Amino acid sequence: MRESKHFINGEYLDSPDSPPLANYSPVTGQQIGIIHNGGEQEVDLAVSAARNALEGEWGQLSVNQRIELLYKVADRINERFDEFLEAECADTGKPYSLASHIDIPRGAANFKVFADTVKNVPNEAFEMATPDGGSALNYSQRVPKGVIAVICPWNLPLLLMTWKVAPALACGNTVVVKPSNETTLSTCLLGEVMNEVGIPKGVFNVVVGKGSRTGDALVRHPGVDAITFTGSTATGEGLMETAAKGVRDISLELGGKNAGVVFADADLDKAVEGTLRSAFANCGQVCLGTERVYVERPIFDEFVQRMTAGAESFTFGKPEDSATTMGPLISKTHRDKVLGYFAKAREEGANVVTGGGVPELPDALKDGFWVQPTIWTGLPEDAVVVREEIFGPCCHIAPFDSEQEVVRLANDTPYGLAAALWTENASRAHRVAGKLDAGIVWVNSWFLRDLRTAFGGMKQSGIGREGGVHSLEFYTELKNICLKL
Ligand code: 6OD
Repeated sequence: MRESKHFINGEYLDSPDSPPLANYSPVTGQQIGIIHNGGEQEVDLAVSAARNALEGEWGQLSVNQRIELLYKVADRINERFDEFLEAECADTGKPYSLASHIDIPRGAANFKVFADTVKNVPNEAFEMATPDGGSALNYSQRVPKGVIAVICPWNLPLLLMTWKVAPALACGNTVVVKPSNETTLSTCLLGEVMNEVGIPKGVFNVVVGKGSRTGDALVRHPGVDAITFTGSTATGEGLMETAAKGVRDISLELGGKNAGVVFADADLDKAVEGTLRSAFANCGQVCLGTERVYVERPIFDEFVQRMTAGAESFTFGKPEDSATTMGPLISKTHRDKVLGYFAKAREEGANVVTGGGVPELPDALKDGFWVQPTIWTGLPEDAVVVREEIFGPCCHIAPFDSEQEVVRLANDTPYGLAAALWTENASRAHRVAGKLDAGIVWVNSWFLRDLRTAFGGMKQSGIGREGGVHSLEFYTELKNICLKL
């Protein structure tokens, strides 16, 4: 049995007074571990440790010393790559082939990129004339915000946690991380790495447990200076209210109901391959995933046919099997929710082109949280499965006849996270991309990430931008020093 403990002030601690939570393998449905369920006491210890670290050795380090330490974190993740891979896949059930290309390398890259960002971003300076005929120099300084609460989801646990922890630390903050209680292993393992490379105690803390207990205690703690969260829009709304107490800053990366738009002039091979990935990668559990696909009418039938063949070619299996191309959903609760949407689609009159249920699997896997990749056509735009974020391996494909129409359809959602356009016409790509209400528009690609770019959502998909210099906006206070000369 694996045991996920808190990591506070450089040490692993348990919660003896609270019954632990069970950790289940999504692949087999069997219990594989326990997770301690931290409460106010553990959160208080972690926040105090983080505060002391700010006021202690960590707060005294130069930017260059911090950067050197973060490079070492990245290197150590790479050295312990196989352990991170095993932990991440045990928790999520995702194929090794996916996690070894995306989750773990990005976990390491996040530390390198934000170390470089902090090193390379200049501060502004203005010299001014003063009324007495002299001059003054104004220059800016970025100072850490303080103790940052980092609340992370279960779909890309290491990637999304380090996406926030790395810039927070690069900017000189300290963190208390609350990973999802579905996926604690890689976050807990990162504590060992922090100790191994000499990150001072209390800089990186982890409190594990239930969102309603541990997460709630963390965001309410008055010692937390800012909150960063990736997860559902509903939870994000609640966190905003909590952050208001004490006028604390918050960064929210929330849900999406992202559109894919395929024009008739697209390179069809690439559009099909990219849309298959954007709908089905990570078993559809990616906030950037495409759940609504709009295809220009002349190529609609062929596109649906090719998507169907692609969806039917995934191989379910254990994460470590090299043939596995699709893993399970994260939990029984989430599978029930996704299957509920599958039933709703049928009820609303969808044409179920493929999937719509649970795959036939060998005995060893049959209690896992599997669902079939699913494609629907024929639903009206106000159908529940076309409106609501499902976060499973499924999409609705609809035809369109004009640019104007597809922009209206794509934007007809309360969300605004991402979109993917497929066309060989650069002018059209530029025109349409500019009209879409989405924080990220990919043209002829999907999830192609340059970590220096702004990442975040419009409308109900979030507040703020992270990535490159944009992360510095959130993780630092910008101070102006006016020096009369
Ligand atoms: O790539 C990233 O930096 C990022 N934040 C991805 C988010 C994926 C959400 O599921």
